[in-house]
Amino acid sequence: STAFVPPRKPVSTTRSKEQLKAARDSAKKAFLAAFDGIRDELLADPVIAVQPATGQTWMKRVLDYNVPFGKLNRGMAVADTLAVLRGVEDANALSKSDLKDAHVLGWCIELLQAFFLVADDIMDDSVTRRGQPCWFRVEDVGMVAINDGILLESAIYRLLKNHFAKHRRYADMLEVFHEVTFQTATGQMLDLITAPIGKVDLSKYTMETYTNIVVYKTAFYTFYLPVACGMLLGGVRSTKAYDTAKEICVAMGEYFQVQDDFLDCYGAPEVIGKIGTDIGDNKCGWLVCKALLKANDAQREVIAKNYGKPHDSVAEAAVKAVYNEMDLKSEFEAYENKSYEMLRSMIDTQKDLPVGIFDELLAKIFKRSK
Ligand code: DMA
Ligand code: MG
Ligand code: MG
Ligand code: MG
Repeated sequence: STAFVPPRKPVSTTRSKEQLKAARDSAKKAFLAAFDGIRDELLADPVIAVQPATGQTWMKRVLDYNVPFGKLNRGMAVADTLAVLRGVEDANALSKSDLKDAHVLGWCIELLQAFFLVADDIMDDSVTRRGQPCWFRVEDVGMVAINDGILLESAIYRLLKNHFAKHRRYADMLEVFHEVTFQTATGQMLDLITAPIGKVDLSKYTMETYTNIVVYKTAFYTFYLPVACGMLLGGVRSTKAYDTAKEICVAMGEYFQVQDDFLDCYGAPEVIGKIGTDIGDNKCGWLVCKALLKANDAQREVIAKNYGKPHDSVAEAAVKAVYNEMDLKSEFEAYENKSYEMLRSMIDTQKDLPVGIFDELLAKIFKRSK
């Protein structure tokens, strides 16, 4: 394995906030515009194209409802990573063929995310996602959603085959998608078995258990997968570079899921696009772990009595009142600043990859409100 060779042309850091935002918006627009082609390609798949119109229409609905409405941070990170590796200013400046490849892999990641979210919302008994009803809650969908999730996941491998069967890193692409899927499903298993409905056991809610769950269920697919895809397209071969990327991405993913848990309780549903369910779902979330570290006997009692009661807004409010009493908002703010500092130093001290890869990821999530 060879060491990473930094791009010859350093990436400009002289752009204003407005210029950066305009560049980001235009990259997002281009990524979103590529979705139509991706969807049409999947509908033209030999397996789908021979099905009766009802089947083709259903597949189109599954894709259109579940894939293109997120923040698209994961999908766009592939092109962002590749741009840094190519030494160009941003994703907009990539060559046509690089951009096409990055968009395909980006949509593969968004398909993976769609698959996990369709399943996650069934398992978490959620109500809304991305500002619309969860797919399984749509009138004529119900448990057909389970199979739709499987279709979404399978679609990844149709795209990879169509576009990269002859690419020298095809096997590595397949492997990283398979490995990350396995890791994420393992994290979801831990998340679910730690939160049995109707069996509240507060002794299980430790930060160690929590960290392990979130690294597996979130960090690998949210951060490592897009960066690794960009690196595969960019021709990075050094195993050390992938290990370094993994280390930073895992830390970033942990921070990202703590934010998700905070927003589950304190985020505005119209901003985050979903209604929080963690307290009712008995989840081993960051807030309850933190609360149990600080709770006095009375507070612990309130949590024990009211945690893990699904669809019980009175019980949920009682737990939230304890969180407020303990000022967990301030605890979270402190955690957020500390995480930022730690990630900054991890990014700046490694020598295996250009810092620009991680700068953009961190900038997008620091103090996020959705
Ligand atoms: C997110 O866990 C993990 C995956 C793999 C979807 P979560 O249930 O906290 O996500 P959300 O808050 O989006 O339902
Ligand atoms: Mg969920
Ligand atoms: Mg979940
Ligand atoms: Mg959540």
